[in-house]
Amino acid sequence: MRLDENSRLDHHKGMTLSTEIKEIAARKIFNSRGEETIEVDIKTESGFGRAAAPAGASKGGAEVLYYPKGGVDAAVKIVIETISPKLVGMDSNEQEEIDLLLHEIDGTEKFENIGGNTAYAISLCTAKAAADSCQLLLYEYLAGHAASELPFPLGNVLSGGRHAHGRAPDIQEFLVLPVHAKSFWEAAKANVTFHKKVGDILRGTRKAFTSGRSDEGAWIADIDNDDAIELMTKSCEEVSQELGIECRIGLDVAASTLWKPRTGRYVYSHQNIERTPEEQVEYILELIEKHNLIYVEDPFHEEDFENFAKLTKKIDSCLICGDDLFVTNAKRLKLGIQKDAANSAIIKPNQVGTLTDAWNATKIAKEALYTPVVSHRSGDTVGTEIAHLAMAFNCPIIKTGVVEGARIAKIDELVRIEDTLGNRARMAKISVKGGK
Ligand code: 2PG
Ligand code: MG
Repeated sequence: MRLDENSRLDHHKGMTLSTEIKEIAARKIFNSRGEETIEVDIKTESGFGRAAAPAGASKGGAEVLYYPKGGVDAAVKIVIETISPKLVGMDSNEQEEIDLLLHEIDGTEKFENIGGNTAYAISLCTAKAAADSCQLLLYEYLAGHAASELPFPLGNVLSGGRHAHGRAPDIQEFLVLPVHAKSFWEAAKANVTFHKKVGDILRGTRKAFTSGRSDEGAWIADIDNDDAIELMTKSCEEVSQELGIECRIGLDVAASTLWKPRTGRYVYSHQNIERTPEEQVEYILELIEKHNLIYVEDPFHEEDFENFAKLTKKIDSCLICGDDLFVTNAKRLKLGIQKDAANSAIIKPNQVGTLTDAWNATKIAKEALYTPVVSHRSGDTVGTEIAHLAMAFNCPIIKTGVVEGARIAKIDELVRIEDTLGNRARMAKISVKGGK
């Protein structure tokens, strides 16, 4: 897959490295939530790749189906019996062809027959095997020498909604973004400091707080949305001052999980409040203005392109991001762009199945000046692929938590990349397409 003119094989002109696929293995492993997931290994003549699929808890309705009937076991069997014989002998450097073949073998829009997570593991594994065969890191292989811009980490600090159980805020994620950090290390450090500060404040002010954390390593506390945002704002001011780095706040409302189609209301059960879609527009707008929010993901349910557009039209310094709305799907993204529904899009390769599909969605987003945000899943693995995709796709933001093993794996990989880039490393530029 050639992302730009400087692509990877050019680095090794003259070297005899072979990217031909020799052997494929598949197995079941566990993700960070203890759920079973698929892992694939690919051996080429000159290298080796391994990739395992993540999983969401608050999935978009239009995402691919993760596994075929029979679950992960059936998926492993399909890789070994059906897919492997077709892939062995192919060139792992032919990413588009391999991704197309996965679509052909499956034959459905949502990967119902082989499973979207099966496609993900093979697709990412192919790229990793090819990169290794060329003795390149994944991002270097995909984007070449030109890729030197590090993404800003958008970190989850407080969890609620479907990512928490028991009494917790109705909004799913309260996020921090250190917008003026000069390096990735500085940005990651700001997020860690922020996360710790919020934990300390909760411990000092709420007797019932047990220091419990969600799958994504964010705090879970018995606090309502409004108090949670106040707490985030206070921490933001303190950390920005202490470190001299401006931090701003974001939210993932994950509003599909609050939406009750029967009554046409968003139900905030923690506060016993119901909002009509019109009231939801006003509420979100108020939060953006009062707290100078930089980022709001899924403020409306996943089919409500119209209210997304109404909100986007009224703002000019906040990213309005579609996750469940777009599900990294080119068709849905194009529809959203036509309707001016947002100015940012989540890129989660396992929502759509293949690397090629994820890159296509990213290109469409960029052409429309929508800020692409590469993202983890709540059930993830220690794989670092999305760190490399953020670099290779030149996405200015990566959403991957602040602490917890599967999140830190990606953060630390970007720390390593920044270190090895030396003085070529730069932070990407976050720009917001205004709607006003
Ligand atoms: C989200 C994600 C990641 P999940 O909604 O953005 O934070 O959650 O992986 O559960 O869909
Ligand atoms: Mg989301």
